[in-house]
Amino acid sequence: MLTEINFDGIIGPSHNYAGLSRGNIASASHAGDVSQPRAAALQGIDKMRHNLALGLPQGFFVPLDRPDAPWLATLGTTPEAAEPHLRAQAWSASSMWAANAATVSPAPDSADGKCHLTVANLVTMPHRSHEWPGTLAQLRLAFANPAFAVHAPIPAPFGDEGAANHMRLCSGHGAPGVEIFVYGVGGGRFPARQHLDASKAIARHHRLDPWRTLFIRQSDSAIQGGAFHNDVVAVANEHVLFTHETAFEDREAAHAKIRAAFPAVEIVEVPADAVSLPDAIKSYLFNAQLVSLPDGGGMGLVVPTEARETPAVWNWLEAHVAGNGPIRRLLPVDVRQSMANGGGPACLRLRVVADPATVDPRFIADADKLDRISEVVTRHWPEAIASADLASPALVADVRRARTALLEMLDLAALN
Ligand code: SUG
Repeated sequence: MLTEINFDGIIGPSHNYAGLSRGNIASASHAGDVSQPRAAALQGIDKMRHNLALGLPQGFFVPLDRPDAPWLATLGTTPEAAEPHLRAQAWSASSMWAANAATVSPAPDSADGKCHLTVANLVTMPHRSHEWPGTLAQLRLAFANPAFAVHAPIPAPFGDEGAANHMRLCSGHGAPGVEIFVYGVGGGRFPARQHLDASKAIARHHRLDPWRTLFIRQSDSAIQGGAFHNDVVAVANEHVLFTHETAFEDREAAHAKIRAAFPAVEIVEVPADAVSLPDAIKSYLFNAQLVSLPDGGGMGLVVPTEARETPAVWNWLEAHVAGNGPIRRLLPVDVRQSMANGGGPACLRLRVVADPATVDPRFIADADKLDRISEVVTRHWPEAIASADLASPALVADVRRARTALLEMLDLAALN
C-alpha cells in the first residue's frame, strides 16, 4: 500500500548558529548565538512523536559526520587549522533540514513505476554543498529496494535544493499526481537557490509525464523578502495548494497553469493584506506540514508555535478552521532551535510516498525507537555550543562520539 511517510532529519550534535545562509533572515539574525543541540534534537524527536500519535507513518535520517574533515581536506585544511568561516561551514548540522535532502517523485508519476529520488546538490551555500555524499549514502541504504531509483546529484552550477522547491497535487497520495517544480532567477541581493535547468533535469531523470509536470517561477519579491525556498511561502497536500499571494512571480499565470494541469485543485491563498510577507516568514505559517489525517479526519496543519504567537497569522488560521476550508485542525509544535536557523516543521522532513514494507526498517520510527533515540541524545548530545567552541578538539571528539553512539544503537554503524 502506497502511503506518505515523513522522514525527519534527526538534529545533529554539532547544531550551532553560524549565520551561514545569506537570504535566510533567521540564520542571519541568530548568528553567534549559543545553540542547544540536545534541546534541539529533543524538540525534533517530540515533533516525530506528535505526528506518529496522529497515526502518520514516520521515518528519520541520521545526522552526518561533522565537522566534515574529508571536505576540509579537499580545501587543504583540517578542523583544527581551518579559518573560522570554513570551520563553521564544516561544522554545520544543516542536514537536519531533510526537505533539502532530495526531490522525490512517487511511483505513480513515473513512466517506469518506480519511486525516484535525486539527492540535492545544495551548491548555492558552501556549508550545504558537502551534504550530498552523506545523504546519498543514507538514501541508497534506506531505499535499496527495487521499488526505488536513487539518483546522483545534478552537477554544479545548476543549484538544486530538493523537495523544498517541489510540490505535488493528486487526488490521493497513491494516485498519479501533477508535480510542480518552483525555480528562482538570480540577480537580486539574495541568491535564488533553485535553478530551472536542475529542475528540468530531475523531471527527465524521474521519467515524469511532461503533461503532468509544471515549472513555475518563484517570485523575486518573495526571495528578496527572505523566502529562500518556496516551502517558506507555499505547501501542497493531495488536492490542496496552500500559498501566500506573493509566492509566484506571475500569480495569475501560475494559478491558471496549475488549474489547467489539475482541475480539482483547491487553492487556499492567504492575501498579503491579511498576512504580510514578513509575518508569513517570521511565523513560518507555510512551512507547515499539511497532512491528511487518518480515518477521514480531513487535513491538519502542523505549524510552529511561532504561528500562534503572530496575531495576523493565528487570526487567519482560526477563521479558516471556523469556516469551510480544507484545513480542519491546527497542530502547533515547538521546534524553536531549528526555527532560529530558518528551519520549520516542513524543512525538517522529507516526504516519500511508498509502501513502508519496501523501506529499510532501520529508518522507520515507532514510539519505542524514538524513546531510545531520546536516551542517546540526552546522554551524548552537547548541551550548548558557542561559536568559539568550534575550535575545541575535545568538542570535535564529543560530537563524533555522540553520532557514533546513535548509529550503533540504530544498527547503522555502516554509515560511519
Ligand atoms: O538552507 N539554514 C537552512 C534552513 C533550511 C530550511 N529548509 C527549508 N526551507 N526546506 C538553509 O538556509 C543555517 C545554518 C547556519 O546559519 O548556521 C541554515 O543552513
